[in-house]
Amino acid sequence: MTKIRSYEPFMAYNRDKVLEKVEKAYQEFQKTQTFSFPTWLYGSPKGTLFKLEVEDCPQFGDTAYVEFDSARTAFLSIDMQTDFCGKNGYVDVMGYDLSLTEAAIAPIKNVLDTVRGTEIEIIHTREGHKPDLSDAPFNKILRSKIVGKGVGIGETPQGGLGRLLTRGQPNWDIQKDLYPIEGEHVIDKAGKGAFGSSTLHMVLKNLDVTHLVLSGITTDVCVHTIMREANDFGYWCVLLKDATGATDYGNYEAAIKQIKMQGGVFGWVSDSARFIEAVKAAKLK
Ligand code: C5J
Repeated sequence: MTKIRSYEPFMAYNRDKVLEKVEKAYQEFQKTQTFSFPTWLYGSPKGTLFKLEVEDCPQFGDTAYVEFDSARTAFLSIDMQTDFCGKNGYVDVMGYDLSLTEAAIAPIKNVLDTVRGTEIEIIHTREGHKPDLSDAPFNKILRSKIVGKGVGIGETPQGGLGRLLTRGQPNWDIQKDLYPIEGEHVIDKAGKGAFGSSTLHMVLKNLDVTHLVLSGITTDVCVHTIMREANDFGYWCVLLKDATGATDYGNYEAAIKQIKMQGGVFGWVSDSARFIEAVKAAKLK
């Protein structure tokens, strides 16, 4: 007679172990308001532990702290391309106010200056399609052509630098002030997210990254999509609110608020000044 194997004891053991750790971390949070780096889950710190203040957690008006292991942290600069914050790029052709997305450039530059030379990994992403558009959905191209009044993805606007959102074109590349330097990772993605349409997840796994600090544009589209995906995979995500921008200020504010709901439904929110202060205080270089 075939013996049916039961997985329940195995599941119960792991569930009980996790719930025990949750209870311990919960008690600790009551005393310290800190989400400590979980060594039971990831192992001993490989770098230096440092704490970042996050706002409106667990409730609006409250302050909490997230603890990072510097050697398991990545700073993400998402889609800081001319197409999203420069003249005659994709966002400009759609008629949006460029000052809203440009606003993220200076805070990101400040963070890069602070993080470069530490063990915190730096990852840049770029949204864009192959020149033959074989990786672009028909509906995405069509909608972009309609909103761009005849100039969509793969086409060059009058006075533009090149074909919109097309890999290899000058407008598709990262703004010169934030351009990656040697040792930094550049991830090309065809979608708004990065976990389904790029190598980001594999790169993070290979780098042993557990905690992400997010910046870039646009807050409500690619930044939010990547933050949601990463959060679902168990990464600990913090968005630096001044180091991001949307094409609409109301959407920016709503996107920030959405993260803070439910005690941090997609992670946490802080800002570049607090992150820079935390990194400097930890003396990582
Ligand atoms: C958009 C992005 N907004 N990088 N892309 O289409 O957020």
